[in-house]
Amino acid sequence: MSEPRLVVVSNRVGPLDDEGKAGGLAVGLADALRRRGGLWFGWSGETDEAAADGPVKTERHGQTELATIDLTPEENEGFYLGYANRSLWPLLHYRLDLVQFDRSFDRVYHAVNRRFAERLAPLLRPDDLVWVHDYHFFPLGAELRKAGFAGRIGYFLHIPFCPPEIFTALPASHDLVRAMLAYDLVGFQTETDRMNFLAFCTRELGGEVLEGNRVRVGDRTIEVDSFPIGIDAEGYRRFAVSPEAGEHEEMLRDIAKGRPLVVGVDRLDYTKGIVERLLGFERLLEDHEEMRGGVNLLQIAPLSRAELETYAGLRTELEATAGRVNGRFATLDWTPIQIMTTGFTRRALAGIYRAARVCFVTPLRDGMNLVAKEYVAAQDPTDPGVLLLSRFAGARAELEGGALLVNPYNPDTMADALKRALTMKLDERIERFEAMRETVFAGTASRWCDRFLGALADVPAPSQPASEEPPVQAS
Ligand code: ADQ
Repeated sequence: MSEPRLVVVSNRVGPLDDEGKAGGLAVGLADALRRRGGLWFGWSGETDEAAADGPVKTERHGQTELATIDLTPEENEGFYLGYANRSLWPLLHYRLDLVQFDRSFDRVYHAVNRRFAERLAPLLRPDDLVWVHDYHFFPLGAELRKAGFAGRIGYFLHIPFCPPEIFTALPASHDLVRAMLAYDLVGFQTETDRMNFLAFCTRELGGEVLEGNRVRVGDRTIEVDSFPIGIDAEGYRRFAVSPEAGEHEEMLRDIAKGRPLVVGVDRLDYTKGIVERLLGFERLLEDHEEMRGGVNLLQIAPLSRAELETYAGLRTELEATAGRVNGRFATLDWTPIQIMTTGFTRRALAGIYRAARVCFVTPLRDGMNLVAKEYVAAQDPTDPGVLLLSRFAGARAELEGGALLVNPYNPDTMADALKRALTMKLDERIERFEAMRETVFAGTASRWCDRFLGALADVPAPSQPASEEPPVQAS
């Protein structure tokens, strides 16, 4: 029997090649689609006044079809910039202080999910495996059911799922989670996220946790599991020894003049703890005089969601903090912090990682954080660098055996960890690197796809009606 067709739905679609600047999500999905073919459906990235009646634009690449639709400017405002990025993004990252609720966002978010489902449904075949991604599309599965699709639908959330105490602040929290029950399988990055979701289902919706990673709410029983996302580690290792990586590595070593380099790489986003990181670095220079003039911090932070005022404010704050720290400590021949907003190819980035003695990853909250895994994959096993990792990153669960854990809210622990990393002997660096290498090279992006799709293919479709099995206690 032939494999069912894979249909991926995500906000942005492509690219299918793994050469360019694409981030982790796109690379993982592109890999699955290149291997098994299928359909990738999402937003074109374009806005158009007439988008509501616009065509589905398709492009074929070998066995894979990319299909996209436009948004109207009003939909871009209410769905993408509004509900997704002003309400859900901060909320799910535990940032109630930054959340904006507006009932017009809510209305447009649901209307866009409905329109995506209505445009996708005619392209589906009954035995397709549909895999929906991320917080833009919580209700898409329910809308696909209304549009008549009865096959298997899985959902994966790339960002954290916050505890019910926070999620219930969302006016539509009950409706959103009830809509998620239309999926057959719901996947999270970590056990913490999975437990938060189950706690919402049980405490808020009166559901019961069953054996076998299942939860029953009313007459719906679905599977809920964690699937930590990975990277193409072997590909990254090869990128790190490419000529392009070598040029970048060499250039950075020349500029550093023998000083160790600490690198941070993140989209410019308040969840990434970039300003906090700079404060940790400042504390290092403040408390350890011998470090002054002897270490550089390079922060690469490509602009993201620049239309949103919070992000514009963050850029100003970051630049002001870097300027202040530089003004405080710089000498004629040394500037402690360099900030860049450039995007790099994956090869160039691999070279930058390899030149860095320390990778400084300090999110205040992060679904996974692929930069941490990329850094490990890019290291020279005979002279690896040290990963400093926030205890609030999803990647912590897998990498804490080798990384130095830091609390981004506490500049003192960051300064101490930096000092420790910068003076760490080779044998300890190798030991720590090896503890992480195993995880990063085993838990790859392809394994993540295969595990998720394997679990989805095993779910009896369409979803089961309520069973009589006894509940188990959610721990
Ligand atoms: P992001 O929040 O984007 O992803 P992350 O996982 O770190 O965070 O991925 C960022 C990607 O962008 C990495 O692949 C990185 O190499 C790339 N990148 C960053 N700066 C770059 C630059 N200057 N040039 C080129 N590439 C750059 C969301 C969630 C995460 C989750 C991922 C995947 O927020 O928690 O790990 O999805 O599920």
